[in-house]
Amino acid sequence: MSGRIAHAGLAALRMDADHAAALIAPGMTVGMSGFTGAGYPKAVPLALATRISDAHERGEPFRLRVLTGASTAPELDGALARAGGIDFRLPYQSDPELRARINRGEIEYMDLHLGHVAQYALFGFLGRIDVAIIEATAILADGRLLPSTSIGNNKTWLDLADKVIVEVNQRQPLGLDGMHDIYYGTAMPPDRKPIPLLHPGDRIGEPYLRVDPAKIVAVVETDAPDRIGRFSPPDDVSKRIAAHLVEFFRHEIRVGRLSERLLPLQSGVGNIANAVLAGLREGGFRGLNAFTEVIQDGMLDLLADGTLEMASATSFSLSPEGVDEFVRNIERYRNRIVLRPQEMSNHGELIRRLGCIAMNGMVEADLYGNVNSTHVAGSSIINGIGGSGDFARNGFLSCFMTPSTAKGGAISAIVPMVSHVDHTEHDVAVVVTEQGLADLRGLSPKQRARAIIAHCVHPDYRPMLADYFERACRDSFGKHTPHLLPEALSWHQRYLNTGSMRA
Ligand code: 0RQ
Repeated sequence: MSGRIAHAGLAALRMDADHAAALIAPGMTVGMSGFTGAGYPKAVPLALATRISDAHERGEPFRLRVLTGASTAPELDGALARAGGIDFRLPYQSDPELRARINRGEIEYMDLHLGHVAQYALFGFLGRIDVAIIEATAILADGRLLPSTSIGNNKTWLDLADKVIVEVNQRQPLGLDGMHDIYYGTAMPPDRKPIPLLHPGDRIGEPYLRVDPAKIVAVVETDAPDRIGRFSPPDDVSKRIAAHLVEFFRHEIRVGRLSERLLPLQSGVGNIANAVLAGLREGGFRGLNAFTEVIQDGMLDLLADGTLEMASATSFSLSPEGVDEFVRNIERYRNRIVLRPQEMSNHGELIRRLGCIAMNGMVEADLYGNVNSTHVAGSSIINGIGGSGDFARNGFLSCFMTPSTAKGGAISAIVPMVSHVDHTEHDVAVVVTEQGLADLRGLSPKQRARAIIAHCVHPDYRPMLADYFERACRDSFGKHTPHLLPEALSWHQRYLNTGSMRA
């Protein structure tokens, strides 16, 4: 195993996870690797959770500020949250235990555009970063790290943290070597230069993470897989959403706004995103590119069969079967996948230059095209904005998708006014449900409302929404974006009161 630690001085720092966790003190800010369940440290956070629980049993306070790339896994977010060890957390999360505690008001959570986190830290907005805990596939003889299955904010945590703990995970395939591209040309404003990336597959940096070996205080060897669940096969609703989008792309090709090769795709996480990717393959598209955050199973399938030529992301998010396929055929994928820091995968300048087609899930949209991606009933967080805002604001096209109802039909995903706004009406071009697709480009608020009512709302809710809109057009204080303020959030309140938005 120590064959993966080629730097003699760092090999001498090998210790078990308990000893490494003992280097972390209450109140510290810890930057961890990990993005959508991939490449997170597997051992030290668990040992840390035990250390925290022990301290709490002795009546000693022990809480940390925990910064990551995006969501991690039960061994990190789940264990630390359960131990009561997280005081503050950013950015994206999806662990049920962590989410529950955030929503009970026990943990402060800051939701931030994933593409902004690194610069936010660099600007000093997050204060001092005491420790970085980073998973790597190997340590090179010169001390640089061969990254693992995600890069996320690792470069930034390694650059800014006072001390570094490296977990070398021998389960991560050495065949990952050469797939990463770490760009070191970032600077503080006003000294920034254009980022020299012109095509999703361009390599503009180095394959390894730099770290000052003098900052490394512990090296922990692990042997554990990333933990990512299986995807359910696309259901009928997801397939219908995908079909509407594919038909829309075909239309855009016919009218000359897109070519047969579309533009670089960004695809969110989840089953609808997977269904859309499958829909593109079935729609006969070939030679496409992806400039996205996450490579899910659906994207691997598309790379395998030639629908996709190249995919750029910051992380894998593969099911166990996806991992098997990837590891078996890693040579086939090596030159067609680039993993970058999330400040590059989600960079506004690059997304805008490349003209990405952004396709993300949402919780709800309103009549006017404002989108809520994160909150239930305006107050309870689900996951976080993730990269959806980076791509929606800067992409060539920004598409938001959802089934038209949730919770067995008790909730309409199209409401008079969203209960929380992540993407404003100015950032949303297309809204799609299984009912149909509303193309909002070039429309005024009232025109958008008519398109959304006609195409996206479930028939059970369409008369209610049409009635609200008509009365708002008649009785609203202003007639530009008509609303009846006492009623605008009444659907949500009715759901909280009665368990259904139905009148
Ligand atoms: O809850 O599991 O308790 O039933 O929300 O909804 O339908 O399973 O859909 O997994 O695609 O998630 C927006 C959350 C959709 C996701 C969101 C409830 C629903 C269910 C999940 P249950 P589904 P998905 C790239 C881009 C933000 C980040 C992003 C997301 C649960 O897409 O997190 O885009 N997006 N990142 O029942 C109340 C509604 C609801 C609702 C759904 N209107 N009201 N509850 N639900 N609609 C990736 C990264 O950035 C890393």
